Amino acid sequence: MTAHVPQVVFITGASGGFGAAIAYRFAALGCRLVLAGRRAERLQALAAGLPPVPTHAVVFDIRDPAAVTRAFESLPADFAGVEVLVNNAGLALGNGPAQQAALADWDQMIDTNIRGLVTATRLALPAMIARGRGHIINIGSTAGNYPYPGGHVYCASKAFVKQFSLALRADLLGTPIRVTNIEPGLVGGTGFSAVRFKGDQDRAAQVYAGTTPLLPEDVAESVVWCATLPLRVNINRIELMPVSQASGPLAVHRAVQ
Ligand code: NDP
Ligand code: 8X3
Repeated sequence: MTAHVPQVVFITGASGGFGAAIAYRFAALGCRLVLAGRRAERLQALAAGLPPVPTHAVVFDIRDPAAVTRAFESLPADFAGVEVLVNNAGLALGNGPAQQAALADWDQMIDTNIRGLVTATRLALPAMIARGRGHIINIGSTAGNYPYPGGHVYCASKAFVKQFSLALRADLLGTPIRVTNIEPGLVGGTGFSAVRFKGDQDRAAQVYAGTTPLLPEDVAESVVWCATLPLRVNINRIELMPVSQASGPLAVHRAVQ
């Protein structure tokens, strides 16, 4: 069902796996797109390969609130009426035990997955409310629902995203603004694991070995479905996993008898 087609969609992390797939789906609907990321050349290549819709690239590091503010405040008139903000930019770094983790990695995850996401959201909301139309779609993770060894700050950052999404709905009650948290599990075909393992492609490939993971287009499908439902419908959360994945039992440590 495509009951509603948004006019302008702003996608953070459009230079990567999910972001690019989400851009394709919205472009196919004819939406105008704001494509954000640090890698300008990736944004240009993406825009060139999309179904022909107007696009505007904004290059910023989402950890820098001043840069994000400039990007929002300098949107050309055709793109200024952001109707859907897809807060997709994010990353995990490392998966060793917390007590051995690099504090710089923790800072980068917090600054990207939390600070960047709340900054973009805060910048987008007032104009959405003034126009009486808007949808914040956050890319959370099953990591925000099920902790796992080595997940520490990444899991916590995605738990923040879930709770922030639900709390936003509470504040926005009485407005027509929608908020959705998309919570994917194992998804292949993106840069996520290579980034997590800092370029170690073999280690990244092991994450998906012997599985049939979700694909970025599966995540894009859920995002576009939420955004195109009738305006009376708010999907609060979607958790999706590949059939190859399930949540496990709680761990129990037993001392050697
Ligand atoms: P990718 O690494 O392919 O994409 C990540 C995107 O985030 C890139 O476009 C990157 O752009 C952007 N990004 C990262 N850091 C910054 C920054 N400091 N400033 C601006 N943009 C930034 O990974 P995915 O597509 O897999 O991940 C997208 C989202 O989905 C993330 O939030 C991730 O946590 C989440 N997720 C991923 C899952 C998976 O299994 N793959 C499962 C569940 C959730 P650039 O480098 O150009 O700045
Ligand atoms: C990515 C999914 O399980 O690697 O958010 O944390 S997982």
